[in-house]
Amino acid sequence: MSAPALDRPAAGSPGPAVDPAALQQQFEATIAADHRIEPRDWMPEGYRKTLVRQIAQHAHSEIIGMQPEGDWLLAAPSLRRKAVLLAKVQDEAGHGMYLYSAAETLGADRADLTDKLIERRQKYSSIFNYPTLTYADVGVIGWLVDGAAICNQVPLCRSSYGPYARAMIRICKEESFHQRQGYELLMTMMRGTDEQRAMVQDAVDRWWWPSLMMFGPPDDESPNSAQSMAWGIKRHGNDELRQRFVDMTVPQAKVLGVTLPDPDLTLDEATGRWRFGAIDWSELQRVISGDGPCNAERIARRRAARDDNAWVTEAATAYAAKHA
Ligand code: FAQ
Repeated sequence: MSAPALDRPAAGSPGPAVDPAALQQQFEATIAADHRIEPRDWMPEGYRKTLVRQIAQHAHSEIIGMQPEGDWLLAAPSLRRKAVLLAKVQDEAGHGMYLYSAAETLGADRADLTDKLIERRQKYSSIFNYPTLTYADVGVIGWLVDGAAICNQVPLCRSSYGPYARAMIRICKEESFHQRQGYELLMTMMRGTDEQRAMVQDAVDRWWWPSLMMFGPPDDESPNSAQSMAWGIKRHGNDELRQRFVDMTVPQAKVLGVTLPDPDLTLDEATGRWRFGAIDWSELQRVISGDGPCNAERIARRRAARDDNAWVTEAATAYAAKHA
């Protein structure tokens, strides 16, 4: 059930007399002091909406993000790899749950958010619309996709909205294990046969550019960044976080023994940062707008999960009502 909107009194209650200017001032002072906004606090409607949008997209990404790796659960090459992958995929489900809970503190309704995802009225990360063709893809998702997620999400542990920031702390701890398990898997394959090394290189070639796109459009084409940073929801622009990811990943690729598929990658000696080639932004737009390799399949599976399991929710709701 939706909580009442926080910037107006609940229906039927006159509420205490409040001075809107004073509330706005208090909100701005909290942001300026780098303190957290909590669910009980007044907040501007734009701030609330931006948070619901970002947190919901993030939650949807975690849930849809279970699918590409989940496809390999029945074909993991050993019991150990299967146990690790199962734990990782379950972690992603947990992340989705924390994030939907954070969205609920803002008055959003979880079932409504799921409907919006399925009806394509809300987005999820572009990265999960690419197929996992071999087991090396599981390693590369851990290394590159979870690696990108860490770069993007560690600053969100300091996000100005308390429930989101606190959810991100636990999520980031788990993501860092995910990244390491991916790297360890790839290291093992790189020490294997020529065929295994070729599988790893092929997976890196396919996932590198989509991983860079995860950070979103360049800052000058990002409609939300400036306001989100002013509100302390996002702490850095998309380009800065993308650059941090490249700087972190290039040395790891060298240790692994793979080549990143970008002939323009060069170290800028003056800044110590890696310059990279042009990103095909039309691909990101295509995938976001629904035309990626797996968009239809991902949504169809999420829709089936909602519809086939509706009886569980109904039974649990009826049971809770009976015992209330
Ligand atoms: N894909 O103005 P901006 C993970 C949209 S979780 C799809 O820059 P913003 C864990 C954007 O929403 C991965 N859409 O937007 C895992 C906006 O659309 P809207 C998810 C994208 O919000 C690992 C429009 O374009 N992580 O990987 C993308 O300021 C392995 C304009 O963009 C998060 O959600 C994209 N790549 O910045 C799970 C982190 N990029 O809403 C399983 C939290 C942009 O106006 C396995 N989110 N868009 O219609 C964020 O940090 C931000 O929301 C950004 C986008 C950086 C993603």
